[in-house]
Amino acid sequence: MSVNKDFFKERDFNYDFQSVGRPPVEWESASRIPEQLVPTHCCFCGVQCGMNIKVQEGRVIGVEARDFPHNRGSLCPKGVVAYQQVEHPDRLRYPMMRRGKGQPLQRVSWDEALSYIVQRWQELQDRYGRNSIALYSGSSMTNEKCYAMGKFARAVLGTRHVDYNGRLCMSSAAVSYAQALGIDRCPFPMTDIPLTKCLLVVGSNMGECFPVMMQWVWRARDNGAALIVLDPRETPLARTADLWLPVRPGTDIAVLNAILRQIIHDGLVDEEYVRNRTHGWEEVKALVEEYTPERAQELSGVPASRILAAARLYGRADPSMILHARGIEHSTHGVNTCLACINLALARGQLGKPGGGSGMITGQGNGQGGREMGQKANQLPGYRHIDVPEHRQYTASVWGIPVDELPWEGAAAPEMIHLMAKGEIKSCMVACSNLMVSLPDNRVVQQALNNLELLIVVDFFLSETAELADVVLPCSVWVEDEGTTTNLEGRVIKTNKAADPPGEAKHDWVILVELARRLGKEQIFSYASPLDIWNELRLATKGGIADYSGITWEKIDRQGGVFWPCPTEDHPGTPRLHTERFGHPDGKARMFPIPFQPPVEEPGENFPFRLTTGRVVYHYLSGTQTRRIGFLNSQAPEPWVEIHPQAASKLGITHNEVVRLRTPRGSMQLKALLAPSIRPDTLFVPYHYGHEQAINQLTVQAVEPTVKIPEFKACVARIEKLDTPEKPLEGGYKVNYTAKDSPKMFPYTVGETKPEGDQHAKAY
Ligand SMILES: Nc1nc2c(c(=O)[nH]1)N[C@H]1C(S)=C(S)[C@@H](COP(=O)(O)OP(=O)(O)OC[C@H]3O[C@@H](n4cnc5c(=O)[nH]c(N)nc54)[C@H](O)[C@@H]3O)O[C@H]1N2
Ligand SMILES: Nc1nc2c(c(=O)[nH]1)N[C@H]1C(S)=C(S)[C@@H](COP(=O)(O)OP(=O)(O)OC[C@H]3O[C@@H](n4cnc5c(=O)[nH]c(N)nc54)[C@H](O)[C@@H]3O)O[C@H]1N2
Ligand code: SF4
Ligand SMILES: [Mo]
Repeated sequence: MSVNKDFFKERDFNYDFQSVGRPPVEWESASRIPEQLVPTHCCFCGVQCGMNIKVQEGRVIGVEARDFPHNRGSLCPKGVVAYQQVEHPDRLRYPMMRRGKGQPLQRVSWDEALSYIVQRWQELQDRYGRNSIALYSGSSMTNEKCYAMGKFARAVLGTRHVDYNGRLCMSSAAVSYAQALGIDRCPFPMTDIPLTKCLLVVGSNMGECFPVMMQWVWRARDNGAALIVLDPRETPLARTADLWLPVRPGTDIAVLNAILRQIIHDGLVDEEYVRNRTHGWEEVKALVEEYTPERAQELSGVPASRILAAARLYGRADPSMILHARGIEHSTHGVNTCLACINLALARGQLGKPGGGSGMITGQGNGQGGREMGQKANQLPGYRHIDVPEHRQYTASVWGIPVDELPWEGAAAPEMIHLMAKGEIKSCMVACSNLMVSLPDNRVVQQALNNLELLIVVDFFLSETAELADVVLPCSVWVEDEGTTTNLEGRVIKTNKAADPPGEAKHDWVILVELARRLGKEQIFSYASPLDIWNELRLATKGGIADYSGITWEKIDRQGGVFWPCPTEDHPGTPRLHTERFGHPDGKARMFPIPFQPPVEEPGENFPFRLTTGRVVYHYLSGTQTRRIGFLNSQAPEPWVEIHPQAASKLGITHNEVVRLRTPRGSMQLKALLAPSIRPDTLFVPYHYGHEQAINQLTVQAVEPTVKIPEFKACVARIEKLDTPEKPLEGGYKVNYTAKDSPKMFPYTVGETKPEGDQHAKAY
């Protein structure tokens, strides 16, 4: 690797903390020529771009893009400044504890912090049972850490309650692929995109959320591919599309069914494929007949003419590809909407074909690996199921515990909130999530967290959740770690260590190892390095759907990543799935008839808008990382509400005016951004901000009844000028489901804890 040293000499490596009100950092005047380039991957989104970290005298001083097969030397605005977290003055450097509720957090030694945790955990478990402790984990961690989290909860603590933030992200997509195709993974690599003749993007702001993936879309366009975008907002991607379908939030099923109906009427179904490779077609065919373009227009707000045009563009192209993301997955019928996408791709005979198919765009850096490593409430490593006897037996044998000590399925992340509020969960350890910002209806979340006897947060910054903790444990950032992640393609890649954690901060896995030792479980939980954990997780996933057993770190380096499943060391990995057979035992895909379902809340007189929430290019998730980086924060220092100029003018609202946004949960103030690119009946707010700027103060807590993913993309709202008096509003909108009809959909307030060992419907 060659470095232009003169270039680096002249560069001013100003970390720009001043612009976010941080104390200035003094830099020595010495030249900042990197001594070493450490190859790794970006810590943010699921693309996981390859990058080289520049290191000088053990300190991280910069970054450059790396030419890796899927990013080909590109990075987005977040990737190029991600390294500025490393020496950030806000980094947590030592453990902190409160000497009683209401007391401030104070520095303590590791010994004091860990002894206290262990003593309290033992007391709580003695008094209230082993399930009184929960572990809430995340997918920004390496596979090794995610694996350690799941095993620590179940084998060391013996609690059934372990779940992770992927529950809020795309658990609906995961389950739909498992149900329909037998494998929860995007079925093709990004490099397949340029092979397609038509790309249908459903509910993804790809240009802002996966910027580096766009190069593959541009290549497809250069090759003549059509582009159709289904989104309530004319996103940067939609602006370049042949066809934008401006859907009313939460109503995509109507459009997808109508497209399929038209494909049938135009004789474009791949009958042979459907006959040989799928089950369930006749039911699907009969159901979609009701969805004429006119009816779909009524339900979704998309003009019938555009639905027809989409059906013809998509239906005549071969190969054709669907990519979908949170726009349809963050929904009380998210599983079904994904299944409706898969139906389309199956009817056109596309899955398994180069340039064809349907796939989810996984969001978090290790969103794919994080859901395979056994930190999900119902899963064991390698996608084994916690309620299948042989799966339990295998995992217990790898972990060295008797199978009857392996807990059964626990609560999903939003359900944990209910159990905390109810007092069933007494202590929660949060590692790698900022749930005070990311869970819906977060005032209830705060009450639940305050109800805990012991809240522990492991983070490298004092997140909004860490601010509430009784104990805060400092951990490493990604360039201080070694391990693997699995990107949105299912490609397992390697991250490498460029620096040591600052102060007394420790790696997450080291913290778990030390806790396990104090809990007397070193026999089953002692590792000397991430490689130790990796070798165990390879064995733990062996024979599972997500089989990593044939992947070695050396092979990852040699091949530019390895796609799972990879069952043996001489196996090259599997970039494209379903070429001959699907993942079900009979090799066939399942199609499911998907009737239209509306979102839980339906606008009415008091709340005439639909509010949808999501992202902007400059911030990442709950924003604790990106709000601390000067350049990113200066681009988007506060949230805003996007409103169509027509709707704004009816309300007398002008651009940049501070307005009051209200939903049935409460209200907040923020600036109005007049945007002709959004549907006039829809509002959009980015969710990357905390405290009184958090939109999750106002979102609805309803979840998909089986997988518990929240309805982040649709609730009712009202927007007011500040000079109108704020009066409490009762009703004035419709509720399509009631808590009584569907207790499984309102996790914070209703719902019984499932008895342990109670088996659930297999698919989730
Ligand atoms: N810059 C940035 N990039 C990120 C992230 C980030 O925080 N910031 N996070 C990463 C993660 S974890 C994730 S999950 C992904 C998310 O990636 P995306 O899913 O692409 O992002 P979102 O902004 O959540 O929502 C996508 C789009 O859905 C649209 N939408 C809203 N409601 C509906 C609907 O009912 N139907 C349809 N069809 N569309 C709808 C919104 O207008 C928005 O354009 O991004 C990843 N990349
Ligand atoms: N309204 C609304 N809400 C949403 C969404 C939406 O679109 N709208 N999107 C949802 C989605 S898709 C997602 S993925 C969630 C994500 O929401 P969260 O789970 O809150 O995700 P992050 O903000 O990434 O929180 C991760 C925290 O862990 C820390 N961290 C990062 N790496 C590590 C590590 O290796 N170890 C440890 N211990 N800590 C680490 C970070 O500093 C940060 O504080 O938000 C969801 N919430
Ligand atoms: S596209 Fe994603 S992985 Fe690549 S640099 Fe940007 S945030 Fe990082
Ligand atoms: Mo996500």
